[in-house]
Parts: sequence; structure tokens; C-alpha cells
Amino acid sequence: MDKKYNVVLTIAGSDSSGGAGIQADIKTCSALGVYAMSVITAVTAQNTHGVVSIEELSPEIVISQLKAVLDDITPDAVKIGMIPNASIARAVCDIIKEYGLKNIVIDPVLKSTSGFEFSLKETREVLKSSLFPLASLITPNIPESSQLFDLSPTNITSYFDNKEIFPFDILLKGGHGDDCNMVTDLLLMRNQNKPVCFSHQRVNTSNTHGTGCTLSSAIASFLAMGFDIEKSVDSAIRWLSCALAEGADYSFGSGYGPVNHIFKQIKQWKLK
Ligand code: PXL
Repeated sequence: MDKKYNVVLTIAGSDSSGGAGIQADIKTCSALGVYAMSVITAVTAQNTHGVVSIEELSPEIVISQLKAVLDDITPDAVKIGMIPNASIARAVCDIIKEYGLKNIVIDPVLKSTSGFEFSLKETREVLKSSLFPLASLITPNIPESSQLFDLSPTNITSYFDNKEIFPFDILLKGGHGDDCNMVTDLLLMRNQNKPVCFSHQRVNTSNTHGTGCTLSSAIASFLAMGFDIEKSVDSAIRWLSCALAEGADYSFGSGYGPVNHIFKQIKQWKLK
């Protein structure tokens, strides 16, 4: 029998301004009707202009959070965002294996929208060698994809020619491309020989803080509902375009504001 509610676990950092990280993930899952559980890896102090400071949690408390929820509740999908250091990366790998977690979507958070570097070289090596191979889908933008995988929209054949080194699907997000009217995201899947292209209108807005977190948790939400990767990616991209478009009059702060995660709910519940 189909479950009435689906569950996503997000493992990510906290954003005090509420537009990215754990906060974006919980808002996204909730807006899409999925129950969100959250394991926090780091606390950032930030606003719409940038990150002021960051405190990494200990691997022990990350493991303790993970075990507490997983001993009780099995998520239908997992979204992984900020992994601030190699010890936490290793701890998350061990737990994924121990609990046999499935439908894992990783947003490789290297930098914030405002340019703050979140990930050091040693962490990136552990992510690449140990964490990414446990995922169903990784969602880098163009700079992340070239840094991590030496893949760009013009050389994606190296993905299809080297499937043994890419045991996961990749959504190469095109938002950093130079076409100011259209964005093309490329979904590279292990069981295909060419990419699936998602071309969509670029939404002209400065409220882009947390778009990566929001997209990856939307994909995890659709996977949790039982859709396949292609359908989940397609639905998440279309939903994010609406949340970006609806962000225009949802402006908080004077820097990069948030997307409007709750555009549907606001319309439904607006008090007269
Ligand atoms: O969007 C990347 C990101 C991920 N996680 C946290 C963040 C940000 C960007 O600001 O703050 C906690």
C-alpha cells in the first residue's frame, strides 16, 4: 500500500538567514508535502550579503543525530548539502552504509552564492572517493562540476565514456552559463548514452540565495514520493522556476534574497 506521507532526511548546514541550507531544505520538503527530518553539520552566521562565521559541529554529534533519527524513522530519500570537513564526510559514509540508505541526492556545496568557500581540498577528496559513490544523483553547477569532475557542458562525453569512475547520475546545472535568456541543465544518467536536456527560461532576479539547496531537496522530495530520477529532476526544475519567479516580491534583506519556497501555500492561505 502506498504510504500516506513520505519522508526526506536532510544532512546539511544551518543558514541563520533562512534562505539556504537546512532551512531551505525543510521549507522545500514541507511545501511539496513531504515530512522533513534534519541533521545539522555546521552552523553558519550569515545574512543576504554573505557568511560572517561558521562553526562546524563535532563528528560525534552528527553521528548521534543520524543514529537517533535512523534508529526510529527510515527516510524515503536523503539530501546531503554542506559537509564541512573530512571527518564528518567519513562519518556520514559509515552511517549511509550501516543503515542502507537509498535515494541519496548530494548538492556538493563548495561555495555560497555570495562567494564564501565552504570546502577544503581534503574534504573534497573524501567526498569524491567515498561519499559521492554512495549517491544516486549529484547536482553540481558548472564551476563545481569542472572543479570536482573535470566535466563541463562542452565535454560531457567523458562522463559517458568513463562510467566506471562515475557510479552515479549527475545533474549539471546550467545557471552559471552565459545565455542571459535561457538556462540548460544536463542530466547525465548511467543507463543512457546521451544527456537529457532541460532548457528553461532564465528567471531574472537577485533572489537566488539557496537555489542549489532548494533544487536538490525538491529532487529528493520527488524521489521520496516514488518518482524516478528524470521525472523528479524535471518536476523540481519546474517548481524551482516558479519559486524563483515568485521571489520577486518576497524580498528580505538588501543582498541576494531567498526564493519563495511557499508560493503555493501563501496563495492558498492568504487571510482576507
Ligand atoms: O547554497 C549553498 C549553501 C549551503 N548550505 C548552507 C549555506 C549555503 C549558502 O549560503 O549557507 C548552510
